[in-house]
Amino acid sequence: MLRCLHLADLHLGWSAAWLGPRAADYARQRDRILGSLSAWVLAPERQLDLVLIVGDLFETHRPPAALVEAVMAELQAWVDAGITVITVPGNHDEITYHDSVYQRYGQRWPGILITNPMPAPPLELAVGGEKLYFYSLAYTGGLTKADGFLKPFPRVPEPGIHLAAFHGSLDWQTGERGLPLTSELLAAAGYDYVALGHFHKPKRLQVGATTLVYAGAIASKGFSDIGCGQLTLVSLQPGTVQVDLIPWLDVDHQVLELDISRFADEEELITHLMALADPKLLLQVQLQGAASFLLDCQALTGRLARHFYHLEFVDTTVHVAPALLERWAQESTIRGLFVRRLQKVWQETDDEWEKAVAALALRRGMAAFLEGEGQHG
Ligand SMILES: [Mn+2]
Repeated sequence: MLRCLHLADLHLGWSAAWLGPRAADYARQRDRILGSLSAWVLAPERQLDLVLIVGDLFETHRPPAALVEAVMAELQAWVDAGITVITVPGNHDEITYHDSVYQRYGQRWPGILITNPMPAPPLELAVGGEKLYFYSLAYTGGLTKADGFLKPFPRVPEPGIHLAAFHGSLDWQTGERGLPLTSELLAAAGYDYVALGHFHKPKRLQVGATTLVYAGAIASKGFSDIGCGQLTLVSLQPGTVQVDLIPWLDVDHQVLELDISRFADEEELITHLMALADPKLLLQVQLQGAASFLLDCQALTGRLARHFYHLEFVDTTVHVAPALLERWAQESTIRGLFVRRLQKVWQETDDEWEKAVAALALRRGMAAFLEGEGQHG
């Protein structure tokens, strides 16, 4: 049995410029991910044979020298412990350029560095007591010809484990620079497991006897690219693939959609957000709906920010001013009728819950009318 840690899209060296003075501190922490993985990788009970890095190890093709040295030292420690380490360049850390990290450090790169730009006969390796055939390529601008979709090198007839690794877009032709792949052709090539990188959301697909997996990005790259925080551990025997997903890292970015209609005033909203306070959390609150109070996001940020690593608001709320309500109530229009009806419900009921529902319906309805006006005006 061969036990493989499938990594991809770590994007080391990525920096969140919007964090301002704390960006450097955040990047330093984020770049420690390989170091923090070491104890897990090297634990004897893990019996790990292979670490596969399927592209975008670095955010750019020219990461800072200190970062490269730290990463190489970490990988070297794994190699020294008897683990086979294979690195496939990606599109962020593209090998193409003469000053690419893989061109400059290639001679010293720990373990195996994939450099062939086109599909080639597999590497033959003995790993974990198994015969391993490894198929891959390094996307190289100008040299890699996918011609629509990549035609992968077919599995050789020898018995053993047939493992492939590609950094590219599966079943999606972008038209951009990069490596377009299809699950159909990869399965037809006859591989047991295809380790994929490029898409940051984890994904698993079974096509015939072939298992195709995007490990996903462990760490976040902002609010629109939130990390999965999990490790992909693959156990392989000829003809058998087992994939285990292991929770590894607390996901530090979070997007919260919050309908503001449910809060009577700012204090209620603050109480709600304080319940999420966490000095390690980067939180984006997307406020929606209709506010019955005047919302001041800057003041809110000022009061709450110190309870989070980072806090920001995206405000798409509509403010319903009491004067507007009174004006609409006088109109002989659909919205006037709507306002009068709900006001009547609110006035005539003694039930607190019914009152609250009527008030909420009124605010949401007015927000919908106001948004409708916004779209047409
Ligand atoms: Mn990536």
